[in-house]
Amino acid sequence: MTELHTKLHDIYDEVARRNPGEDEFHQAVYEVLNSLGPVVDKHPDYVDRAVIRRLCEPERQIIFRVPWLDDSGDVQVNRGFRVEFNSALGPFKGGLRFHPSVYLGIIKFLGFEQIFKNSLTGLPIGGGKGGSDFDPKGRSDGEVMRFCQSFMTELYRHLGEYTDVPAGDIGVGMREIGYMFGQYKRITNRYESGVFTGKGITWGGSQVRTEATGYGTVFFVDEILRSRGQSFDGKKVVVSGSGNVAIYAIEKVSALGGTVIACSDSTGFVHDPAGIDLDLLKEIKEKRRARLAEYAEARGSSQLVANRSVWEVECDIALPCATQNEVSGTDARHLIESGCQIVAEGANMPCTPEAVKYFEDAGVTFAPGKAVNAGGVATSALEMQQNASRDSWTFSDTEARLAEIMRRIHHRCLATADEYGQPGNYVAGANIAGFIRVADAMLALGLV
Ligand code: NDP
Ligand code: 2IT
Repeated sequence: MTELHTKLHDIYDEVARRNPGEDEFHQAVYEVLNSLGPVVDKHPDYVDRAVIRRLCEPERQIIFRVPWLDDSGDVQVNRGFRVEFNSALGPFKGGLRFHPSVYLGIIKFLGFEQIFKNSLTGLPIGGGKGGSDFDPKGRSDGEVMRFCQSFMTELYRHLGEYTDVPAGDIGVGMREIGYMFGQYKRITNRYESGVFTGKGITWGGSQVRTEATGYGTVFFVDEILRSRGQSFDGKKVVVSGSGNVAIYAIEKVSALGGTVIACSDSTGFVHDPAGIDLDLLKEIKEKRRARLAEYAEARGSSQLVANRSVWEVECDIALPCATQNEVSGTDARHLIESGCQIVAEGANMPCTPEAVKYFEDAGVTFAPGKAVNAGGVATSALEMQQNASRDSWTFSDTEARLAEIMRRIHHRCLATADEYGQPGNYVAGANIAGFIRVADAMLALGLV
């Protein structure tokens, strides 16, 4: 780890001390503070008026019991979270994650990242995140519904289209949003479309929201390539994960002329040199909610590789789209040795600090999640805009807006990196540009 600016050192130590055991949160804070040295030199106000200290402390944190009945009639108890991190730019906005690994430190890291990501979109959305340690795997539809209803029976009182607007994340897709929105509507007696994003098209959802994070990720990489006079044509791409973000990243890479030769889930990866069969992957993952082994079986030509890393597969471009800290230092070395030129994070914080350092030292272009995967939440903001005006836009119009937003984010990252003397550094550009917009709003709003 590099040494922090002297004015930021104490702030980080305070975060680590006051949030014991929350390693992912510490990691996310350190990563942002590490970019802010030149900013506090230029604008001492951000430290003097405690903007950074305030940013590191969530406005509100909600933790609650979620009791529900499983199919055998047994009582199950999970823990629910919503960390409302910052509302200087708009209502708290960010997804809900259902995964057994969820604890406060994961939700805080995600909520913290979300502040800067949402700021970077240029749209009026604050930052927050929530979720539960509930594991949807192997659960029936009825069990998932009862869990979602119990979760919302507590969370509904904290939400509202002007207050806090959740969406999906790992383990939460349109099915879960439907059950939660249904329960919210029932309890409040309000058809308040703008309280959730990621809704179905027939009940207030936006075109392109399902595809937005994956498509946006690929649009961002396309901008990197264009800035060098290149394109996806003929590029070999490896994508990790095979969930929402991964599937639509694979779809858009293929549409732009690249070939995705491998993808993964938590059981292993498949290597398909001719290109992943997307229809088959969607059938298995979206419809049947099954494991990747079934893809390999159906495909015949490829095998599921377990207990090895997908990053051993040689590629030009790597898109980690599964989960935090999935790319280790060893993985980074494999990617560098195999000639990978661009690593862009479709997931939130998938690269360990060690991996990022290797990429930087080796001259591999590294683009961080808060810029690369911002297309998901940006399209959520477009969904809120349509809900507020009781309107709905076409797929092509919405996709064109998403592409334009990603172009602007890419430009803002590079322009800011230039301005702060670090040309081509997407990490510095994203952190500084995201920070300044929210920090200035906080200063304008007084001591809140
Ligand atoms: P999904 O639940 O749809 O898919 C997650 C995928 O990642 C699955 O293939 C899953 O495999 C794999 N995965 C999850 N946890 C692990 C783990 N511990 N080890 C190995 N593989 C794992 O989630 P999303 O696609 O929505 O989210 C993926 C990432 O993108 C997350 O980091 C999320 O925060 C981020 N993101 C999502 C956005 C969205 O709009 N959905 C927006 C911006 C970022 P398995 O099924 O075997 O668990
Ligand atoms: O990490 C993310 O940006 C998301 N999970 C999407 C958040 C949103 O509100 O659309």
